[in-house]
Order: sequence, then C-alpha cells, then structure tokens
Amino acid sequence: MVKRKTAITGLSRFLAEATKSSELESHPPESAVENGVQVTTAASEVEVAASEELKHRVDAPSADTRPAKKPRLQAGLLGEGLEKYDATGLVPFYTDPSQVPEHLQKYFFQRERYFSKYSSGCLLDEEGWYSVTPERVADQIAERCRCDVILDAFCGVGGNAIAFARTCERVIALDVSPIRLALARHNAALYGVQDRIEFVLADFLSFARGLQTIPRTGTETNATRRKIDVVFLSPPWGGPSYIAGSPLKGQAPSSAQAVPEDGGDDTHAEFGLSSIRPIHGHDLFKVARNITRNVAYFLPRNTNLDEISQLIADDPAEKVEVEEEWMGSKLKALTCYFGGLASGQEATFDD
Ligand code: MGP
Ligand code: SAH
Repeated sequence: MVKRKTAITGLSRFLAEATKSSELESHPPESAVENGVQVTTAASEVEVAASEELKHRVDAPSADTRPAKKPRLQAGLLGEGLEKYDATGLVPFYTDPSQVPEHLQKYFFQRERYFSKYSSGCLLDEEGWYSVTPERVADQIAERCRCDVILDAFCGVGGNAIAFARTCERVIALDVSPIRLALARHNAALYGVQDRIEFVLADFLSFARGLQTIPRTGTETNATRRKIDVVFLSPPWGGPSYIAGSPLKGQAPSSAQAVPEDGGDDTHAEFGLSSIRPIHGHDLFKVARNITRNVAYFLPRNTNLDEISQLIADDPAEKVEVEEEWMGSKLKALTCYFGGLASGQEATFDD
C-alpha cells in the first residue's frame, strides 16, 4: 500500500493539510576532469532588465470612501479564473526597494533573474528569496533532466518545478513548508504550468520511505507503481551563510576553491555536505538513489569536490558530472548529475 501523500487541490484543502503538517518535522560547455569528477560549465547570459512594476496591484488605497453594499473581493495577483491558486497576501509583494527589508535587498535587485515574470506577481518568502534557483539556471537544469516523471524533492517557491513542467510530463513537487508550497503553486499558475505539477506537502525522507513500502508483487507495472525517472535535490544549505564554508574533517581544498591569481574576493572556505539539511548531504543522496540512479544535486559553488566524488565511491565505473552554473561573470552554484543524467552515461538512464 502506498504511503498516503497529499496532493493539494484547493486552498481550503491546503490550509487543512497545513495545520496537520505541523508535525512534519552559454558559453560553449567547457569541461575538465579531476578526481573522477567531470566539471562542465553552463552559462546563462542574463541581465536584469528594467521592469514595469505593478504598483497598483497590492493594497492600493481607494479614493472612494463610501460604504460599499457588499464587501468586494479584492482581485489577487493572479487575476480572474485562477483564484484557487492565488496566494496574494500570504507574503508581501514587493514592487519598490523601499518596501524590502535590508537583508533581502540584494535578492530583490535580482528579482527578474529569479522569475522573469516577477513583475506580473510572483511571490517569495524570506527563504524563497535566498534559495530560489534563477530562471535561466533552472531552465538549463530542466533541459538536462528532461523525462516523464521528475521528483523535485525540495521545491521551495517553485523556481525549478516551473522549469521542469516545461520539459517533463509530470512534476511531483514536495516541500515541508505549507507557505512555500502555496507560493510555488501561485508562481506556477502565473507561468501557466500549475496543472503539470503535483504539489505535495511532505517531508522528502518520509515520502521516500513511503515509496519503499509499496509491495512488490511481481506483477506490478509502471501503471500500478508510479515510476520516478529523476530525483532533483535542492535542499537547504544552512542559510545564506553557506558561503562561509563548513568544517571538513582533514581534507585539503580542491582546485574549485583555489585562490584566484588576482587575489579577488571570490575565495571562500569550502562547504561540506554535513551542512546540508535535513540530513547529511551524503545520506540525502543515498535516499534519492534508492528511488532512482538518475539524480541531479544542486549544491553550493564552494562545495568540496572530493566529497562529491565520494558519493559514488562504491561504483568505480560510475562518473558524476559537475556543471557550473554561471550568470554573466558570477558562478552561482553547481549541479551534479548522476546515473543516466551524466554525459557519457545516457545509456543507463532506464536501468
Ligand atoms: P547566494 O550566493 O546566496 O546569492 O546564492 P548571490 O546573489 O549569488 O550572492 P552574492 O552575494 O555572492 O552575490 C546563489 C544561488 O544559490 C541562489 O541564487 C540560489 O539559487 C542558491 N541558493 C542559495 N542558498 C542559500 C540556497 C539554499 O539554501 N538552498 C538551495 N537549494 N539553493 C540555495
Ligand atoms: N529549488 C527551490 C529552492 C529550494 S530551498 C526553488 O527554486 O525555489 C529548500 C526547500 O526545502 C525549502 O523550501 C524548505 O522548506 C524545503 N525543505 C526543508 N526540509 C525539507 C524536507 N525534509 N522535505 C521537503 N522539503 C524540505
């Protein structure tokens, strides 16, 4: 019996589940090989375009002070026909830097990198602002992950899930935060892809355990046991301070973090997989690999490459491909492709 999972189909249902869940705890590609890890480069040429802001949409004070006969429903950011997905009011919709708290300003200035449709009404909460995958990067990853069914195990406010909806037949998007799940669905509706994504309020670890409890009858087919082709992992890295690195046990720095010759300020301490949440990044990978060998793992740009190669140390024949996600001259993150997602291993995708 499949462990019960909750597909959110309406706001009221969503809120009921939210209460219940409180216990849920291009440049042309370049490549280099080091320590069995192939590193490729993907660049998203993006400039933040000046945007037409929709200042009138939210909380615009009415000049008309006459008492209305009936209170009028305020149109949400999504407009008519999409009310059931509309999360307007759940978090502020910032349209001007003066509205944005100091510590979120740098993210606000990149808003159209995160969502090109930001000014049409995309919504992000604090963790969403500092964790969302920029749209061009998400598109690049989604192209690499093209498949029938993808599991976005940590969907956040939907940056990746929306991109996957364009390249995959079906997206299962999990998050333990009912707020972020609602924001993800709102944002997906703004992009017109909400029907291709199943939003599930769930802890990935419980969800994965649930998949293991499906009885193997020997007669099952993909129709009776849902097959997940790819698992995408973009877990919490421990907050914006991830860039300061994390303690590593007796490991020398890898070349990805070598000091630049110009002594620039882009040198950071290494990030260790032990800082990944909700469990050690190594264990999280193993959980995903119990579902499928095709895993894409979104990690900090200062991640220790030796730790990445150790993830597949038990199979000397396997390679991992590490893709650098560049935006202009800035390295934003790494995406590590395993199994049939790695270049040269495509033939193993259906194994
Ligand atoms: P960043 O370095 O915090 O932002 O994150 P930025 O604007 O490049 O900072 P700067 O000061 O170096 O200019 C870079 C990217 O990493 C973000 O755009 C997110 O896509 C991603 N990211 C950051 N964090 C803290 C997380 C996280 O905790 N989880 C996930 N999945 N992605 C994150
Ligand atoms: N890729 C996303 C950002 C993910 S941020 C985007 O582009 O928007 C990481 C997310 O993992 C957060 O929203 C957090 O609520 C969620 N999360 C944390 N622990 C989780 C767990 N055990 N299971 C599922 N989601 C979890």
